[in-house]
Amino acid sequence: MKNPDSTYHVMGLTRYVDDQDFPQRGLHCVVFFSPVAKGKVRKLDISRAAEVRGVDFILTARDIPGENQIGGIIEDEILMAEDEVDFVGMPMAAVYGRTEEAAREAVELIEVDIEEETPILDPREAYEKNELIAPVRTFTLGNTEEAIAGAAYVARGRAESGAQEHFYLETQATIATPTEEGNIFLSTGTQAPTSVQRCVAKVCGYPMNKIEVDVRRLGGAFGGKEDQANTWACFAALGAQKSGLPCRMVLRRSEDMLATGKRHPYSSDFTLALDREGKFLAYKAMFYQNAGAAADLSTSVLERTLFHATASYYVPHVHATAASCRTNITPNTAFRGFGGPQGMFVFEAAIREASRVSGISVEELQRKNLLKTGDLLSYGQIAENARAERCWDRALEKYELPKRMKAIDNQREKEKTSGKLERYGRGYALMPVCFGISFTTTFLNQARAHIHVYTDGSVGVSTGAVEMGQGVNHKIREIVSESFGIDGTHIKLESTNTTRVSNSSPTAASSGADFNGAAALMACEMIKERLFKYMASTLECKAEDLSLKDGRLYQKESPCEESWEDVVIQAYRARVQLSAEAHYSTPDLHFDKSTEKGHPFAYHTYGTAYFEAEVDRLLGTYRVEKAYVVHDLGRSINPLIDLGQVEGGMVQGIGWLTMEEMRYAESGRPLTATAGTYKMPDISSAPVDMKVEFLEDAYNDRAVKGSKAVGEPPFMYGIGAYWAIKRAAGTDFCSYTAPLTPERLMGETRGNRPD
Ligand code: LUZ
Ligand code: MOS
Repeated sequence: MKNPDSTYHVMGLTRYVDDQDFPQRGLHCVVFFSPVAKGKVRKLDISRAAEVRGVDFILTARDIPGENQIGGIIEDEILMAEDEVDFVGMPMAAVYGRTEEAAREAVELIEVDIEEETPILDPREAYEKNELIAPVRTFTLGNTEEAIAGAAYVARGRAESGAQEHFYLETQATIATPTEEGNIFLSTGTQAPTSVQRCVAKVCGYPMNKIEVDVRRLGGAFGGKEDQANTWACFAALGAQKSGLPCRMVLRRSEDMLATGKRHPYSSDFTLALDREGKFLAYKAMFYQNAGAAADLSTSVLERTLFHATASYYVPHVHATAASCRTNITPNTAFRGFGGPQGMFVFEAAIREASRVSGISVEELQRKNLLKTGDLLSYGQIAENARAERCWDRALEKYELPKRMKAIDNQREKEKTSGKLERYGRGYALMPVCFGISFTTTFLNQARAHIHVYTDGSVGVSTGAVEMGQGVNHKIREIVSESFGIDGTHIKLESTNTTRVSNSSPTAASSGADFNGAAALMACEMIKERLFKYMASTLECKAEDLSLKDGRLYQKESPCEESWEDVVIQAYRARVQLSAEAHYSTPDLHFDKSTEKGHPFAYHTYGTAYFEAEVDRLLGTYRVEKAYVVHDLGRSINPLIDLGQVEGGMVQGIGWLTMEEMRYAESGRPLTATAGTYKMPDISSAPVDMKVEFLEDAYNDRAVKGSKAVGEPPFMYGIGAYWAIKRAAGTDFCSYTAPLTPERLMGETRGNRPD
């Protein structure tokens, strides 16, 4: 079934927040950001700005009617600065003008005097100074020290990974409209409508029921709107609350890049011990997470790093510690993979180091230690139905990898013996992925769906899922279509609205379709049960014998006279309830933070990717030529959507580890917070030759209709591209630092360059 959204996207008819008609009398909000990373505020003077024609009012921290507090997990983040600033880009004042131009003119006239202090930018320095967001966490299994002491080989090292800008095409945006009795309606670009509702209510000093949040769709999010849409929604709501007028808050690209959080950079130490045959014995790691100036989701991100510290491998003895370190950059936030990629990158670096010290090939180490069904993970969960080896072996067979790898090895061997480096080098790498599916915060694993069947047989579906281009609405449409046996054109996916589906979890953790699809299916079943009960009474047959297919009622295998529409209208006239609300919560999840053990994930998603890259050893430039994937999607609900997710996630992962680099001046000012200075992967940097096979015969009994979550796992394939490039450059056993920009690669190949 074709996703109708695509047509509207291509025609430019899809409407995002700022495409709505905005009334002329409405106000436009522009925020004044701290130009200083750390310091005491001596003066904040808005008097000249307030005189600008067309400016209605300016709000500062003092004017907030509710609490100046937007921290979701830990209450450590204020909406607007009070006596101190903690990062460049921290909001200090909000100007509300009749036009955006007037508000921007006024922002330029705001004067501040800040007593500058030396900012902390490095997470290790923050750790030394005990600037921690929360107490450190440690996952342990077995006895690591003993295992290291008895090991044949021990690999030690350090790995660094960088920040990543989400670069969703639609920047952060909210339009707030006052309705009756001081209530506020918000049209927001958020992955978490309930989180916006809660946060806005707190800042406005309202109960939650006065705030209605509506989300039609987002122009991308990638985690950047899981928590950080809240800030901008608050500014719009405060303006509407004060003025009684509609208020528009839409960030410019440069504001968005300056003031919103990124993927967390990590600096990590590792020790990997192995026996003579290359079996992993023990892994020790210390992760320093650069959280930025406030918690945001950092503690959850940190936790997922620990859950993925040993990547796709079985390690019997583990000691992994992680510290969320407070620094003076923008509070970092959720980003596809959510700390998992950072943890897995370090383990892959440890494998390279282990290969260097043991002389055993990387691929042999990887294959030998892949997770198997029954293996115990450091957090107490046992790998069930592990498909790591199946995906790996199938990739080798399907893409004839042994032959390919051999050819590249031979070239390298030739160079070694002749002592003559070619200008262009080729390299390969395999990257297995194993990613846990569920929110690690157990209570978030719930969702609701509300379905109306109208008297003409058309259907409206509301869930807590937010459509952000990932196709969740269409997957739910397919589920409903199959359940009712009707064509998808009869089914409308409504906006995500807090008054229709309340207390929803963010659409995140790759779980949007899993949870909301399951709830939608349950609601369909409830309606069907009522329809069948009624029709059985009129047809004088058994309800169990009735089914719906091809727009018609069936009794056993034979079609009845009644179409879907007939059934619906007859049931309505018999006063049968044609709407249903269903609630889904993932069964059997638990986790005990005091022991760091439990069963946090419903299941794991597996896969393997193979990459080939070519490096120009003279210039340091490279191309990722081939990406061949075998990915376990369970039984895909919509293969085309899932293919898009796998390819898109993989390219985004390659971008993180290769070209995307966020730099800061010593003052803490970001140097790359514009589209012109931050290098994004585009279509020309995607692998030229990309092939994706979905693992066959892979039904998953832990998610709706046998499917598996798809959003995040493929992101981590990008780690393989990094190693393929390094192997091509001949620097695969040194300097485990990402991103691998051409400049960095040039540096790494010094002394290893063709004449
Ligand atoms: N968000 C969250 C997430 O709050 N908890 C999670 O475990 C998670 N995982 C991935 C992405 N977002
Ligand atoms: Mo996310 S990183 O699943 O918002």
